[in-house]
Amino acid sequence: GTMVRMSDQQSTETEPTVFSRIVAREIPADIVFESDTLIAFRDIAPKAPVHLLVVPKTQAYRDVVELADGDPALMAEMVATASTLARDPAVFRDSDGREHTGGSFRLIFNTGESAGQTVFHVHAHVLGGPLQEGTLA
Ligand code: DGP
Repeated sequence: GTMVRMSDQQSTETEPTVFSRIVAREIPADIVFESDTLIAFRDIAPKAPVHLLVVPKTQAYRDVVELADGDPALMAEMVATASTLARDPAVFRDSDGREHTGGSFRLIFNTGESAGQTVFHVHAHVLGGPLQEGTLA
């Protein structure tokens, strides 16, 4: 049959992304927040003492540029959720249990393969705790 192209690399026949599989509980994750629209969980390969991913449940947007264009309110919701989680003492802790809820956090959207994006389902990295020397992520 005819396939409707949504964009070059995403179509109605696209496989679920790894993050959609986490939403569906097909892959386990350390989930710290969930709403109708978003899910947040700990990154499997942390690059900072606290490293969360905030992810829209829909995989309709490959990256933050598509999201900002297509659903700016959802992007704003991601930012607000990152801020709320970064102030939550039950969540914003490192693996030793130390809190990093001083109100500072980094929000990173890798955009494009050359920038290190590996999962093409928009997500915000929320990083907390002391900065590691010489690295941005
Ligand atoms: P990016 O480079 O911005 O596309 O980051 C993708 C991130 O997703 C990377 O930091 C590792 C993380 N990640 C990939 N697969 C999984 C997974 O199955 N579980 C969890 N918790 N994180 C994952």
